[in-house]
Amino acid sequence: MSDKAYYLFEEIQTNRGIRIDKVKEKIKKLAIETPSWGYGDSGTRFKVFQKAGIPRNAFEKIDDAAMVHRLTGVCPSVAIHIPWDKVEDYGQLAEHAHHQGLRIGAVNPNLFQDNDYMLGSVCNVDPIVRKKALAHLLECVQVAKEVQSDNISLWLADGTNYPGQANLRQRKHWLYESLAELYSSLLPQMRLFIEYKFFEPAFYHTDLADWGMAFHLANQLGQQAQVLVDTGHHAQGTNVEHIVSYLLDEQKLGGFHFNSRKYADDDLIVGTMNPYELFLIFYQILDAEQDVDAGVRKTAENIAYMIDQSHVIEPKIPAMIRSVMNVQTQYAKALCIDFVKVRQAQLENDVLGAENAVREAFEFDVSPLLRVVREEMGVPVDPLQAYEASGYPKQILERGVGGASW
Ligand code: LRH
Ligand code: MN
Ligand code: MN
Repeated sequence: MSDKAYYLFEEIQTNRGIRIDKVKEKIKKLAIETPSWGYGDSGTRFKVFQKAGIPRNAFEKIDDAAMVHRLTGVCPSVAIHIPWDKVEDYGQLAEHAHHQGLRIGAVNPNLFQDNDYMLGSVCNVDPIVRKKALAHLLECVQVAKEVQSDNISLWLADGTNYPGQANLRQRKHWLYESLAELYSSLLPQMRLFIEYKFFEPAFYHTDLADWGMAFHLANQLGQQAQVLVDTGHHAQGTNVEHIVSYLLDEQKLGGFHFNSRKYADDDLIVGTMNPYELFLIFYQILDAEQDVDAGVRKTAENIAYMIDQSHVIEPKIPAMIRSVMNVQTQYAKALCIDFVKVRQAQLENDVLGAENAVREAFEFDVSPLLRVVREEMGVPVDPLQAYEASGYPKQILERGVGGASW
């Protein structure tokens, strides 16, 4: 039954000039990093719900991430957040990950959960606080070296709540000064991802409010600094895929934090609210992979795809598996775009033809393709069902209630 659906799919795509072997190869290679904090208890500002079976420490978070990788085959790394994942011996943590077939990915400094940072971290008017924040950033580079990660992923919560509360230009200078020090401590192969967000926790101004500020800062710092696009960090109606294409063309797109949003930074399961946006992001990336400029192609090929979700009401591991599958679905659809047709329509100023050439790929059901890809990868054809049948959901109940929260 499923084979029949697949062969029909293959025939349709082949007739459209899509190379199915290439499509499969690309899907198998799309690595998606999961976040350690997505496995812990989390909540809204109203309540953090405690669930049974939540990992009690960084090691157990890695165990859960490894389970997601075993079932999907495409999540070989896990991002960590310091100090949420602080351990005595980071070498041991990396070793634990390796034993589970994983590696540690992006190291995320945390400059927002310390009382000293109430009025800002690297942008604080108090030089002692700024120094402490910088020391933490440098500590995270050290952690990255110990776990053999090449990525530092920085989000800054700094901002103000009221007009006049602080000198905005002065804070801009302090921000640059600290990040320049951080940058100079990077090993040559390391990348610094700079994330932006237009509000929250501050409500009047955010020191790194949008992609333009992150882009400018990354340019000031140098080649190893790139922008990170968290899909939930934009105002309503923002054309995120346009930002993606702009940054790709400037060779400054470093990575993504995938999640879904309806209103603000909701951190919902990616692909649940606006799957078309995710598809259009991949459309821009695949288009850039065919650019005449080798630098643009290289940028597109080196994007770090990461999930950044905080599951409040959902069981964490299935929610993560669902996210990974949703990303694969939109990626697979984007791989079905007939780029020759799109470009021809663009050249002819055929508005409807061009729009149709992009949208028709979105409308294909790629589930038969993904089932076959999973089969070929030797992972369960239905990772969610396999998780339920695995015994793992029961096994983790031994951890009890009151695990790690972000
Ligand atoms: C901020 C953010 C950032 C943090 C993560 C927990 O909203 O997106 O990436 O590190 O959430
Ligand atoms: Mn994020
Ligand atoms: Mn966020």
